[in-house]
Amino acid sequence: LQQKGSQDIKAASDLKQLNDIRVKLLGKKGPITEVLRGMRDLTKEERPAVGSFANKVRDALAEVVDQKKAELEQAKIEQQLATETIDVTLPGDQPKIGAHHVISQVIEQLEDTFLGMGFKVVYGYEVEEEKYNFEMLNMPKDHPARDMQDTFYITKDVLMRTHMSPDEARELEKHDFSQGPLKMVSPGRVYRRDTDDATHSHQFFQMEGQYIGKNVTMADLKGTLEFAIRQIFGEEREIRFRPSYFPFTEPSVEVDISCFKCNGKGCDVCKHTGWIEVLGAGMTHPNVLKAAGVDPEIYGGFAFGLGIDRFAMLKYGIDDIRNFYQNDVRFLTQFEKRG
Ligand code: FA5
Repeated sequence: LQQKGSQDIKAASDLKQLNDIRVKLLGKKGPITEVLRGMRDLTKEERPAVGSFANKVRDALAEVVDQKKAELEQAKIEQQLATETIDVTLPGDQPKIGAHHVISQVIEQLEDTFLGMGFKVVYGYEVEEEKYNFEMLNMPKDHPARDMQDTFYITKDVLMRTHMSPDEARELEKHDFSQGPLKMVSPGRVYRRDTDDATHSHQFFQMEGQYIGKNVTMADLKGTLEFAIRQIFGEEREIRFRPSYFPFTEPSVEVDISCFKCNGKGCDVCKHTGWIEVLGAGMTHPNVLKAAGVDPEIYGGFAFGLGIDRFAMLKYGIDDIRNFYQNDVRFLTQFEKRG
């Protein structure tokens, strides 16, 4: 029995088969248990010899089972290691990563351009006090110019900012002119009760800028804006300055950029006139300086507010501003840049 049993055990090809053999040989219904059970029929003298022999056979077989079990387990681990090996030299899967929104990309380009000209970048408040959005910008209560920017009010004195100019007032108020001139830009989201169409949105982006110091002139305004526009658009486009009106600047201008892709099928965003207005600017009004505690007899300068969405539309030939806010992945992925 011991010899046959050992052979069977050694021939087992997997753990399940081994267990079946073990049960057959050593289990409750196995031959050894049967011998031990039959001991009661033996004489007192016979019992120790038969008992110890049966136990010896059982222990020997149990040991062979244990050995075989260890062997099979080891083989299983080795097989697993062989099949689950990772080849680290194989090229990896390219993970799908997100990208900055095209508006964010244009903001970064503008920030870089102005940082390069010595402007600092600041960030203001989307929910703004009426005092900074209008009052300190030479638009007292009931001033008709407030109607130029239809407003979402939160309370009587708090609103969703309608432009980025409140940051001008905030920075002017804070600036220590004994340390030098104030040169800042501020990008951000603004809100107006405008009706959405191809070039207007009720929520869009502007970048405000101002340069206040001694002897800052209209020529500085023109040179700075032309340089910035050329940085973003290159040399191909034409830039034109038109006289305009803003309560917080005097004189005031608006800047248009010429359209680009005019061919047999028509032009891009500015289909009819060939131009699109991208920013408002001017020489800061003395009342704005006074309201912030700055002496207009000593200090002066310029300010501008440019439409970031319009910049992005012109730069990339996008014909509808609503594309920026609909989050259509097919549109957004066109502007992915890697690395
Ligand atoms: C202003 O908001 C002034 N605060 C700009 C300014 C700052 C002038 C400092 C002088 C000194 P305006 O409302 O024109 O101006 O808006 C400025 C630019 O924002 C526009 O030239 C245009 O490019 C963009 N813009 C205005 N309204 C919308 C709109 N509804 N959707 C998308 N872009 C708009």
